[in-house]
Amino acid sequence: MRTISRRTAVIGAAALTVALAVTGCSKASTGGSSSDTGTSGGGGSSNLNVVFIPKNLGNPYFDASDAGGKAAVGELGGKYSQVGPQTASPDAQVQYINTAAQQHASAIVISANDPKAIGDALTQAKQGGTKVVTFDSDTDPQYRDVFVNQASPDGIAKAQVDGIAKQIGDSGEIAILSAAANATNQNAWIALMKKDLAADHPNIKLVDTVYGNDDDQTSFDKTAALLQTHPNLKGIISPTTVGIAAAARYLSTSDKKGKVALTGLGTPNQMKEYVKDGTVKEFYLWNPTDLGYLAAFTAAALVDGTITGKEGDTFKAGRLGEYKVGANGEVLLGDPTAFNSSNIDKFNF
Ligand code: RAM
Repeated sequence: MRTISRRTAVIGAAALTVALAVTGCSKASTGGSSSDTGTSGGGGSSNLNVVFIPKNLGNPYFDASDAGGKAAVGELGGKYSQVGPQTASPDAQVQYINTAAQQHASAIVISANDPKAIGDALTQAKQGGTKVVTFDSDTDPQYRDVFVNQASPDGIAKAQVDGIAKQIGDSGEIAILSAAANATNQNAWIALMKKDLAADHPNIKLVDTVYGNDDDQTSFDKTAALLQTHPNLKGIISPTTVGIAAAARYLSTSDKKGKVALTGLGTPNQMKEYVKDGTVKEFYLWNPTDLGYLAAFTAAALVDGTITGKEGDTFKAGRLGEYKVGANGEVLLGDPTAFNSSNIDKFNF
């Protein structure tokens, strides 16, 4: 059984395991450029009707969570769909929440672009009987029933800080290339990374934090600007799959390749070529397919009354086994994985 993170576990990069991501990962078949993929996840034999709302569509990370959600709802015989905005802006998800509520979805499973901006819409949905699960990026707790957290925030922060320290000899200027400025998950990790840097890496100086909004071109341009503004930059941490892939693409053809280190959170499929060409040594992530799968089972457990979201509630999440709701209504997927040239070919998401 897995339990909740309470900022207790501190996971060093060296301690990261590959255990999480070796099972059944496949590229999503849905979630492309349409604003309403409307895919059905099963025979619809139950009353379960789950609507996934990612931060934005067209992001391979959410294609993977979509595949997991769809598989889980299919196993439960429910109806599944994923809808969402093209851009990861604070209130762009509101219209999709309202529509799901009007259609009496049994549950909304959402990754929030902002902890507050979607609060009213989610409250209304809950008042109408729709269960609300946040996954990946939380809202303020009062707006949802349960948050399915991908990994301990301390572990995610420490892995990236230790990773960059290892790669730049624990000294010099670094910058952060993040997602949207209000993203709950990235902001929590950045705050913890700053703490780790101050406590354990006094010779590393964080000189800038910039936001690519989980948009490929914006992230690419921000990388170029960072390198220009800070000629002594030795490393970049990008705690977003969109950012790290765009930064790697920029670095791979620039004269900074191999000179400016890059780490952060990425999907193995997007990062493989940059590990192989020497642009990136090591980066981190959990299994987003499993995250979507667990979030869907959490939603189903709320809908059928197995859990209410209170600490200590337990439920079964299909092939992942039994989970427990912890403090603050959180369910924790597990540990992140470190990816490098020794293992990257084993993963497919
Ligand atoms: C991006 C999103 C997502 C985050 C990953 C690591 O795809 O910002 O919320 O969890 O990166």
